[in-house]
Amino acid sequence: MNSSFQTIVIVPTYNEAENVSPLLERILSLEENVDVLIVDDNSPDGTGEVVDAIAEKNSRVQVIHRTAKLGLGTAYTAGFTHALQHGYDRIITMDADFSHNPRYIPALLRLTETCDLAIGSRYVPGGGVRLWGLHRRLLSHGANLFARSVLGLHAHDCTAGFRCYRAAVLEAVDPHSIRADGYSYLLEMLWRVQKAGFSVAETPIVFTDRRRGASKISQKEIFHAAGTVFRLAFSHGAAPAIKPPPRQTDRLRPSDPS
Ligand SMILES: Nc1nc2c(ncn2[C@@H]2O[C@H](COP(=O)(O)OP(=O)(O)O)[C@@H](O)[C@H]2O)c(=O)[nH]1
Ligand SMILES: [Mg+2]
Repeated sequence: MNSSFQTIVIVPTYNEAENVSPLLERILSLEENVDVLIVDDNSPDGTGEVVDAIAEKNSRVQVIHRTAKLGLGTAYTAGFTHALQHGYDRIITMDADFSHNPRYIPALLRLTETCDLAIGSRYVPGGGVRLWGLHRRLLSHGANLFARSVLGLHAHDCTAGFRCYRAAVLEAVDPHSIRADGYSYLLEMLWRVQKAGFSVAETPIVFTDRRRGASKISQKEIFHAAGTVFRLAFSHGAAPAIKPPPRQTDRLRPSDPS
């Protein structure tokens, strides 16, 4: 499939020098003509310089350099702001460490032809997790069960970072208003998207733990997510009640004759 969407893939990075170059190669070799935006937090291992060298030769690669490790949540927000300013129709987020395999990008894009937010999900039939220990599996399952039951989220993988948003979703749900960071950011965004009445669907992915580099997300973040769930649960619909724009306003749908 080679869709007519203008698509950008946002990849936040911190110390991913070993991963970023092969990842960009894989994404850019997809049949889908997607651009890539790396949001790097001044990684001490030189990730930013590696990306600069690639971006110099390839206009499909863009980079935002931030001055310090400012967190995953604000990295997404910076990426979303850039994507909207540059008129992209589809905005994909993924990790740099190959836990999110670029081969799922076409399925995510396809799914947004019929929904507003597509999630690459570990917890629907056909999905799964490889190379994670029991502890991390249990924490992730527990966090999802908890978020689903307390917040009434319909998705099975609420903390998944592999997503594809229609631009209209991010125009309506202002990413700057999201208070949480890390996994909690993803939870809060999903909650706001669902509350605003947008449709969410999942496509299975097999998530593999990173083979190179180290995880930056501490397990304490998973517990921090529990605090976010309570904050949202007791906010009694504090998320702005935004009416999603009608589907036909979506730009460049593949069926559009224009
Ligand atoms: N820009 C930026 N990226 C980050 C930060 N923390 C993590 N990341 C990136 O976010 C993605 C997920 O982080 P990772 O450490 O793999 O988390 P894990 O898979 O949950 O262990 C990776 O691409 C990281 O490089 C941060 O503070 N700033
Ligand atoms: Mg990872």
